[in-house]
Amino acid sequence: MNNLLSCITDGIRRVAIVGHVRPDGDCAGSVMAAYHYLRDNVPSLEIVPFLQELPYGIRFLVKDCPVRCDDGAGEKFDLVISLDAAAENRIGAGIEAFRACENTVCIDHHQTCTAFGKVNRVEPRASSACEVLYRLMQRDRIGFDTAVCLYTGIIHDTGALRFDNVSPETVMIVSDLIARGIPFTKIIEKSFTEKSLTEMKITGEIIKNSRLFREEHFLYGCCDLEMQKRYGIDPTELGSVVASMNEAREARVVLFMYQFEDGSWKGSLRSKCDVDVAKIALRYGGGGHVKAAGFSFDQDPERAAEEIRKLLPSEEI
Ligand SMILES: [Mn+2]
Repeated sequence: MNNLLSCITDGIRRVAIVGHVRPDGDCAGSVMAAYHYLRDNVPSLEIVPFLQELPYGIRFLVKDCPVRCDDGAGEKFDLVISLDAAAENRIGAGIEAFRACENTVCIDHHQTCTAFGKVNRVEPRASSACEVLYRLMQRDRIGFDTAVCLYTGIIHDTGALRFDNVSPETVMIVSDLIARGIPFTKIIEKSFTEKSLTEMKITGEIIKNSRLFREEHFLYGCCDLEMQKRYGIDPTELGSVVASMNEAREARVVLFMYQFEDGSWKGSLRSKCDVDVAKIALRYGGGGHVKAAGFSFDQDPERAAEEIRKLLPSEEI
């Protein structure tokens, strides 16, 4: 598939767009970019974007849009498009709508992606799902709202163009989006840099309690429900903690684990060396990228950290 509009064949009237569980900027950005693009260019379509609740900083992406957060069970769509999800079971809201539909498209950039759609466009070297999606759009058909969503996704998955998933092509795309007059400074500030004071304080406590294994240059920290309650925040407000931990000079691999209301945990991994954290996440049924990956688990976090430490190369200090 080279063109998103080529999916809209005769007889397609009702389209669902879905992303992964616990949506981030690239997931919500790509789902909403596809929504705006199809709505602008095929006004006769009924388009339903599905997204679970978003972290505060990126809620502007769904403002005034008819987004649904249920699983879409029992509903009939002529086409379901999945964005930024590496496997079918990683789809969040709308997963049942996807499963029930014969006509599915999978657009993704994870190296662990299973290409689970009937039609697939997976580019493991692309910075973001938004970058892949941009290439499936016609430049002169991209409207303002679509540009805002695409830009937000690229910024989030590249750490504001700092990560090594940025290619000259990524920068060309950003250049084209900025040329459309989008408020690019404000988007970075509001959705990426800015945090609540509470988020900064809890990050401080997590880092204070974190533990460094010097031989492996492995830093890990965790945040259980008790700590979240004490600060009055939920897991959607912990998205920036792992990036803060990753700034530690002593760390080459970072693990941040946080608990959900049902007692389960999520682990976020980052690497600043040649350790491929996607491979580690895959062992736990997760996935991601070489330098940033995640997984879910139920065991004791200390034990999970110890297991992961044993997978890392160590060296004399
Ligand atoms: Mn992504």
